[in-house]
Amino acid sequence: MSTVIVEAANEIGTITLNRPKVNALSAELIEEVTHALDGMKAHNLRVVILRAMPGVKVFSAGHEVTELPTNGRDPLTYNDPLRAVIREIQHHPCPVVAMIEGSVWGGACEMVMSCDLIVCGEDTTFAITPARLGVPYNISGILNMMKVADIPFIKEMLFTARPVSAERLMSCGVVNHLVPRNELESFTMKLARQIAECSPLVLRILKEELRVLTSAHPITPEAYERLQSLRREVYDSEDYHEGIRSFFEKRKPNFQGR
Ligand code: YXS
Repeated sequence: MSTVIVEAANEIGTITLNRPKVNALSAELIEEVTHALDGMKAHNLRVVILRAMPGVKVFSAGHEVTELPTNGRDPLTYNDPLRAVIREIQHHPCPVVAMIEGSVWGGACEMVMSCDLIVCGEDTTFAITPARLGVPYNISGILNMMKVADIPFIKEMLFTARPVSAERLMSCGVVNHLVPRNELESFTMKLARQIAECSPLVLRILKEELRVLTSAHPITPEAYERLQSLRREVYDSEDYHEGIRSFFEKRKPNFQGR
């Protein structure tokens, strides 16, 4: 069964996540999202909407935890499917609008935050959870979050690993619009049509200009390598294994700081 539903009408494409039970971002699901985005490029669509099935309680539970390596490999390398789909969204030649309802977890928050606009229902929450799973979030992922939210807010989300309400997300500028859930689809489609009426050539270069300019962060190779070595300490730690084990055993993690 396909894990995404792909539709297109009036120059607007829609990709609906449809992987039971909680749209965990498995390699298979991400491959299908990437394939759908490639197909939309070929048909010169002007806007893409990324959504889940109407009425979901969970938009996405984040990275498929069973696919997080436990053999001493970096869990979020450049070629990890989650990293790859985030780059696909950022490089897609037309605006990608995230239409969100329900709760968003872990790396799915970054995936949504990497979309160009976010419209969410009033029940939406974001919870960025690496600290509860013992996962050393990667450098480009942190930079992506820094593009859309102020540092104090990002620190609160990362350090507490707790759900943050749609109102907070709106007041902190993370989401563009917060609407009643029963108006979410009509509001998002109206916004998409407004974008689709604009010049696709201009939209394409504006998006790429913004991507390049917001990605311009000076970091020396030595600084990069030092951060990578800090991350290795974490994914080589007992806490990383405890975080993942506690998830499967459905219990609170008992981190020892080693
Ligand atoms: O026991 P069954 O077989 O029914 O499976 C359960 C869960 O194990 C499963 N599930 C997941 N499987 C793989 N990867 C996941 N991320 C994941 N999340 C859940 O889905 C079935 C239903 O879950 P259950 O019983 O907990 O449902 P619920 O409605 O009570 O709660 C839904 C959630 C999403 C609130 C809850 O499942 C939850 O808190 N999931 C973990 C969310 C999370 O921490 N995600 C981060 C994944 S790691 C990631 O994204 C990055 C690497 S990082 O950590 O760096 O951000």
